[in-house]
Amino acid sequence: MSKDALIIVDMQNDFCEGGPLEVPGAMEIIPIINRLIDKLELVIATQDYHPPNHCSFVSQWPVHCVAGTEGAELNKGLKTDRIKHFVRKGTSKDKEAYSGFQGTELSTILDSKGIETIYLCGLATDVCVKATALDGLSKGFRVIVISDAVRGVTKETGEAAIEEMKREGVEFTESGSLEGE
Ligand code: VGL
Ligand code: ZN
Repeated sequence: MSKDALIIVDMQNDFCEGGPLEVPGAMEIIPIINRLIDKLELVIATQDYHPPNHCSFVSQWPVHCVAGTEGAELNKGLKTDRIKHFVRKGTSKDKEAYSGFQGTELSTILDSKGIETIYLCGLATDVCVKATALDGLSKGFRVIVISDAVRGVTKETGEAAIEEMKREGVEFTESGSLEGE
C-alpha cells in the first residue's frame, strides 16, 4: 500500500445522478474510486457543505450541498469504511471555497502524517478537483489526478481544466496503474 493520500473530492448526492448539479458520468466513477480506496494508506473525502443562504446560490449555482441535507451526503454507493477524515468546505455564508484546502484542516492533516504526494479523484474536474489540485501544488504537495476517476461539468470545460492543470505541474495517471502498489 502506498504511503500517499487519496483525496476523494465532493462525491456527494447533489453532484450525482438526479442532483441539482449532476455531473455527467458521476456514477461511473464510483466503482473506480471504491477500488482505489484500498490502494492508499490515507483516504480523505471532501464535502461541499454550504449554509442554506450561501452566496453561490444567488447567481452562480442552484441550491446544492446544504449542510445537514441528504444532498450533502456522500453517495451511498461509495465505500466509506477506510475514509479517515471528512473535510467540509464552503461552510461560511459569504465565502466560496472550491478547494478542499480553503478554510479547512486538510493541509494540517496531510502534514501531520508526513504525506508528500496526493492523488485526487471525484467531482468536478473543472471546479473543485482543479481548485484542490492547484492549491495542493501551491502548498508544496506532489499532485496526481486519476484521470479515469474524475468527471467534469462539461466535456469541454473538463478538458480545458486538464490542460490547465498540466501546464501548472499537476500529474495524471490511470487508476489501473495504482493496482498492487
Ligand atoms: C462544485 C459547483 C459548486 C464542485 C462545488 O464540487 O465541483 N461545483 N460547488
Ligand atoms: Zn458549492
